[in-house]
Amino acid sequence: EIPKEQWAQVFEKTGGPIEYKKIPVQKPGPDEVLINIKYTGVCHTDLHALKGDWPLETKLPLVGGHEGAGVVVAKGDLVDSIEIGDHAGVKWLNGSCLACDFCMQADEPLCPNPLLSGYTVDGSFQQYCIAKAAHVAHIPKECPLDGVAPVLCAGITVYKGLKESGAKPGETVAIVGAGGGLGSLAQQYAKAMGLKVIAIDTGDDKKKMCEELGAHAYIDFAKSKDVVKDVQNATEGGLGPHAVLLVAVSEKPFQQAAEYVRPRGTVVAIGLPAGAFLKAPVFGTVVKMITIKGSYVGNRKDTKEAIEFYRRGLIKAPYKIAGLSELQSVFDKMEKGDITGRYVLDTSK
Ligand code: 8ID
Ligand code: ZN
Ligand code: ZN
Repeated sequence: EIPKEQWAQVFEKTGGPIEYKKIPVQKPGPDEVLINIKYTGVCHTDLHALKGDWPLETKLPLVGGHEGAGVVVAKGDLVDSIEIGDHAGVKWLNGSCLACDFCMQADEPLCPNPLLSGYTVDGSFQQYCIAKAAHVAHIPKECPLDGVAPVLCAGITVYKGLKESGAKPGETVAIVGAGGGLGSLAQQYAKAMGLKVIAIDTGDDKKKMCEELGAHAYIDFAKSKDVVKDVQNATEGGLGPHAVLLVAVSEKPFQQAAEYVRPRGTVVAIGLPAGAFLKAPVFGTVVKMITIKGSYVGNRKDTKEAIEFYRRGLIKAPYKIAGLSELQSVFDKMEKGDITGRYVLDTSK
């Protein structure tokens, strides 16, 4: 039985406040499903959306969230790719046109007319969420919905970023922001792909987690006197890492990575600090033949593959559970950089 009302976290204006309140449950359109969200991860993107950090406006009022895992409870007449009772996930790309050049090439994150969960359409910080059936993540029943939730954005994104980096088994990747949500999953995907990890972040909590996740080295950027030298010294022959995954939410590391990446190496920008710019010396970029690129979530196939790594037991990143009603306090911790790993919200609390 689908209720008429549900609990949700809503903000009426950019900057907040967010309000935990009851709102109506929507009905899915012909090409949509309604998912009873059981658990949802909290991504730093949700905080950017609340703060209005980016040169892209959100809908208002907005229900944020885009790592929602739950059960399909209703579907539109045109939907035959998923059944009521199936487990499904709401990810950042809620829908796309499926007809543009990018969609045709399965580059749907680049679609000029995307629907973004928890940004341009309501997302997973509610008990019942609408999503386009074509884009919904299919979650095998054996995957626990709390554990798989962070895979739906953080997992897909870092998995795609690692593929975009071109790093091969046995090579070394530096993960900048390793102690956060994306960083903790990136370490697990990197390890599963046979890569050596240099974890960069700050604090002893994050150090401990990175060591437990199997990082080859941990560099505390706040304590280090020379991050560039320390990263290079942690690699064979001091040549630097083959790839750098930037998942931090501050500009400085985006200005440093080109200096320590190995010749022929690749720097992948993923984190989205407000108003930040990438910087690299032209001389070093040329004579080291380095590649600098961006990577943005993943397509439907990346989604399926990232979930399959999780299903196989290869992705065990730590997360803490809180109630949906506690979202504000999770944002407060995130703002201070106090979250090691990910927070996952239980929508029943
Ligand atoms: O598709 C995409 N490109 C995509 C997808 C999902 C998320 C991009 N993102 C973006 C988010 O919008 C956000 O800007 O990735 C960024 C990271 O998201 P997150 O992992 O959810 O954030 P977090 O859990 O707060 O982790 C950030 C970590 O960065 C560390 C912090 O200590 C924290 O652990 N950090 C910072 I801030 N400055 C650092 C520095 N100078 C740093 N780590 C190393 N060096
Ligand atoms: Zn996200
Ligand atoms: Zn399109």
